[in-house]
Amino acid sequence: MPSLSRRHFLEISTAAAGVTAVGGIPAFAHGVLNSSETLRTVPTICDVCFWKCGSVAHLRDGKLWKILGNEIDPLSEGRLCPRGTGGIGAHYDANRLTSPLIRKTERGQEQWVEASWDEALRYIAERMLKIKAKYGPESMALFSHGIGGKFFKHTMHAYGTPNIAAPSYAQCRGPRDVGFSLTFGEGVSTPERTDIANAECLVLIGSHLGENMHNTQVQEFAQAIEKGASIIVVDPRFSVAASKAKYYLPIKPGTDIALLLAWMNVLVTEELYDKEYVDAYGFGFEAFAAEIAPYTPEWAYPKTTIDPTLIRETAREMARYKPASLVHPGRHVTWYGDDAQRGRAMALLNALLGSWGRKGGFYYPAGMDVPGYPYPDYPAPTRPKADNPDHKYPFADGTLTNGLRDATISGKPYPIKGWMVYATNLIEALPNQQETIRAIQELDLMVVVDVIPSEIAGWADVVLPEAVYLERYDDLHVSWFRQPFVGLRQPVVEPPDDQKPGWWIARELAKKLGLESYYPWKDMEEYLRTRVESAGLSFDKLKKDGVILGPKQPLYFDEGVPAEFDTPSGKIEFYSTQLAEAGFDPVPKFTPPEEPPPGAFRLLFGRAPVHSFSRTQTNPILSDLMDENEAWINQDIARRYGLDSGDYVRLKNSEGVESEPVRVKATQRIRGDCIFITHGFGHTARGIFPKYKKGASDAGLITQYKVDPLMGATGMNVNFVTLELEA
Ligand SMILES: Nc1nc2c(c(=O)[nH]1)N[C@H]1C(S)=C(S)[C@@H](COP(=O)(O)OP(=O)(O)OC[C@H]3O[C@@H](n4cnc5c(=O)[nH]c(N)nc54)[C@H](O)[C@@H]3O)O[C@H]1N2
Ligand SMILES: Nc1nc2c(c(=O)[nH]1)N[C@H]1C(S)=C(S)[C@@H](COP(=O)(O)OP(=O)(O)OC[C@H]3O[C@@H](n4cnc5c(=O)[nH]c(N)nc54)[C@H](O)[C@@H]3O)O[C@H]1N2
Ligand code: SF4
Ligand SMILES: [Mo]
Repeated sequence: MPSLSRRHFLEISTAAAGVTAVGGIPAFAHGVLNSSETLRTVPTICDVCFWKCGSVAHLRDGKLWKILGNEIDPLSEGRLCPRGTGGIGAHYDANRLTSPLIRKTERGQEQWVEASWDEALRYIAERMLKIKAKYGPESMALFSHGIGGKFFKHTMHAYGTPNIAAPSYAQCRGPRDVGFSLTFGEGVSTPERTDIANAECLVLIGSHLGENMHNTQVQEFAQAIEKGASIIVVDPRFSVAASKAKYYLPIKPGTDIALLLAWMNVLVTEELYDKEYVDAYGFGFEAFAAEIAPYTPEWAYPKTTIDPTLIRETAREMARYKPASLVHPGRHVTWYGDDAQRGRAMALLNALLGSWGRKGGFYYPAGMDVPGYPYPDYPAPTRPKADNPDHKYPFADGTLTNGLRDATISGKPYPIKGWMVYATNLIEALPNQQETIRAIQELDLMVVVDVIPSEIAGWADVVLPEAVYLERYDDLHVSWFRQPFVGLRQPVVEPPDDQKPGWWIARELAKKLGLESYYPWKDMEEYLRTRVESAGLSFDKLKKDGVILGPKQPLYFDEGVPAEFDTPSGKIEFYSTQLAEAGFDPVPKFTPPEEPPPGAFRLLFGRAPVHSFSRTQTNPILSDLMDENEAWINQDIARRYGLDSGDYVRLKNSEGVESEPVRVKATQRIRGDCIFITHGFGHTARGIFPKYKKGASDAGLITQYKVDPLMGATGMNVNFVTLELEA
């Protein structure tokens, strides 16, 4: 395989942002090392997003200088995405929290007094003990995102609550994994088990790789392009990925299930599917085939606006390359509230192509066997989780953030009285900000562990400043991937002020709660060494190299992976008896989405290559590359409103919520029935003043959401906006 040049990689990554060179990087990062200066390198793991790429931090005369990829890390292969490269900006961010803060006035007013760690943690522990005595330990909830939350989870389990949730389930990839599990008996997990590098045909349904910068996937995407893979992109917006595609299908938003049904119809009626594979591993194929028989490309045309000829041609294209035809399952899939069924339709299309367990489709990942630390057992909670009472969402296999929010508001099935929030900006990540705020008003205790005074921190009683990833150890990174490996995040520099690592905060809090027996280790090195050595590996080697690789494993059925499916039938379920029994469609059906009201547009949102969610807008390096978002508006529509690129407009949703002014990008690259903005801008936290209200917040406009009846995730592409011209 030809090796990928760095230039080629960056070409893809920057195409959409319209960024030029890396101008404006603060002075500390400029220049080359001269002979009198010392260079030290420390391998660690990136945390600018949750992909966890192996990195090598370079220190120049002891000062953090630059970060590159770790050559031996299988996720980064020695290259970071633009955000990871800008990671030093997290350390140098002028907006950082510097010491613990205790609320001075009303909640949400963002007025604080500084406190010592002892005071702040005592304050929290006292209230947590009161909540436990009055309501039971289950009345505390933890929201956390990322590997850094590991020790908070440990403390909260030891305290006795099962209510622990992350928005990466019900606001992100939950429905996809439920759809795939219902079909194949297991999910796609993270990092996704997609064999993009070997795909000969790659279908991207809204997965905007190249703007979605998950490093490994983008590198593999570039490899697939280089090898001449046939790429089919389905997106209402001509994404970066679309610019690499052989076929671009500008679908009407919310109609992907209709397209998927029509594609499957073509594969079945033209007998183009992988018959041998379906015969060997499929369950309920006849019933499935009968069910999809009416859904011809002509049926799908008025729904999707995609020409039936193009639907046929693309179905045949997929069939030509099967089983190395990969229909990417997507990641942020909480779109329309029918998302688990769309995930299932994508799984079924892959099943027809025979791609699961095959080269160029979905491989079988393997993980390193690293035992956990030998802790005492956690106390068993006396009440089940509060997020999904009476299994209202029967296929929810993770905890619903929105379910915990509902329970906090209603007090049912029991009151939730305390929130501990670690590294997740619930104000920006959950739909309907007013509901989040309403829930917070019900609390006796609200704690936020963050690195900047974010929106969610603004609502806390106590804000705890964490050391950024370059300043701390976290737990070991043991992921399932092509090759098993273990990676280490370790401190590169000291925190500049009174910030502390998450493990330290979680342990000190546990001590104040009388839970010290759950923290028998002396320090983090001892903890990590114990775990690494109990796996028969050397901690010193891990510290030195950052990553230890395990032996390669078979990846596909024909390499010896047993073709086993953990479904009720033990087969790939074309017809799902589980779904039928629970009262749902056993084969996905299409329901048309609501139409935008006259004069309104569907609000869509996604990623920009140089930012992560709402967490990088204060990073000086990344904000230098892009410091506000743009509203993508179809050129003809813009003309009708007399708008040019660069003008400012406000977006107003159906409930009258108005965004901050946002710059217009008038372009033919988006359909006329929708408007697209990048998530994470339009911050309203006053403490991050230079970024305050810069650009528009998608989250502010997402007041409507549709809950997936199978598993409870929140579809968020269901809001409509009008254009309000600036005087
Ligand atoms: N409107 C809207 N909502 C969305 C999405 C969207 O596109 N639009 N995307 C959805 C998806 S796919 C996901 S995965 C979720 C993600 O949602 P979140 O996990 O909430 O991600 P962020 O919004 O970036 O919030 C991260 C928070 O952690 C803080 N932080 C950053 N680094 C650190 C650190 O080292 N330590 C600590 N303690 N805190 C830190 C940041 O300042 C920020 O407050 O959001 C979902 N919700
Ligand atoms: N740079 C960067 N990369 C990231 C992240 C980040 O914050 N920054 N976050 C990471 C995370 S946690 C996630 S989950 C992923 C999210 O990234 P993905 O899973 O790739 O994408 P989404 O955010 O779901 O979808 C956005 C795309 O879907 C299109 N779209 C919208 N509606 C429809 C529709 O009805 N049908 C179709 N076919 N397409 C539609 C939009 O135009 C847009 O191109 O990105 C990851 N990568
Ligand atoms: S994908 Fe980029 S930001 Fe995310 S961990 Fe990897 S290098 Fe860091
Ligand atoms: Mo996500």
